[in-house]
Formats: sequence, structure tokens, C-alpha cells
Amino acid sequence: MTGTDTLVILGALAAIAAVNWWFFVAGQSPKAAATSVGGTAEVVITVDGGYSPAVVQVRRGEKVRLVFDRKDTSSCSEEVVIPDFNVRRFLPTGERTVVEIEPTTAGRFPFTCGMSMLRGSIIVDG
Ligand SMILES: [Cu+2]
Repeated sequence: MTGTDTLVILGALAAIAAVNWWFFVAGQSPKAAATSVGGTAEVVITVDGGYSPAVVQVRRGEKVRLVFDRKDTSSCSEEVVIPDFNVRRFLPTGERTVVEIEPTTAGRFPFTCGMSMLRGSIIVDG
């Protein structure tokens, strides 16, 4: 195999990787899988007129740290509620508020602002 062949193959592989990234990562950008930190899944959710990401995917039985990073000052988003986990927390603007949950059942669990206007969900894989 010549050096040129190798370059062509590497170029093709890079193109395939780029397309896969575009489909599987970029295309799902509103949804975030939590990253595991010392056995605890952690995901940062930006609160700025909505939740970003609005859909968080975690695994059953794994502790989850939801870090709400609130940017806006709207009274709408000042509270976050996760009814299935009995969570209701005030989120100070400009601060990161950590909410820890430990999902024991698979399913889709909503989180909302105090008035249920802003919405997101936690998907727990079995
Ligand atoms: Cu609201």
C-alpha cells in the first residue's frame, strides 16, 4: 500500500466519523447522557428561559447529580420541581445548584419550573 492510498483511506474514515458524529451527537444535542464521576452521574443543566439540555438520560440505580446553572432572572425559572423525587429547590441566579437523586425505577420523570411552564425530563434506562 502506498502512502497516498493510506491518506485516502484515512480521509474516508475521517469523513465517515464526521458524518456519524453529525447524526448521532449533533442531531441529539438537546438530549444529554450524564457523564459518570466517581460512580455518580453528573449533568449540568443550564437554566436560561428553559432547560438545556431538556432531556437527561441516566441509568437506573446510579446516583445522579443534576447541576442547575441558572443564568436568567425571570421569576418563572427561580424554582425547579421534580415531583417523582420530592424535589423543590430555589435556584439563585448566577449560581449552580446541585440536586441529587437516585432513580430506582426506569421511566421518564419530568422536571419543571415552579409553575410547570418550563419543562424537561429525566429518562432512566432500565
Ligand atoms: Cu415558570
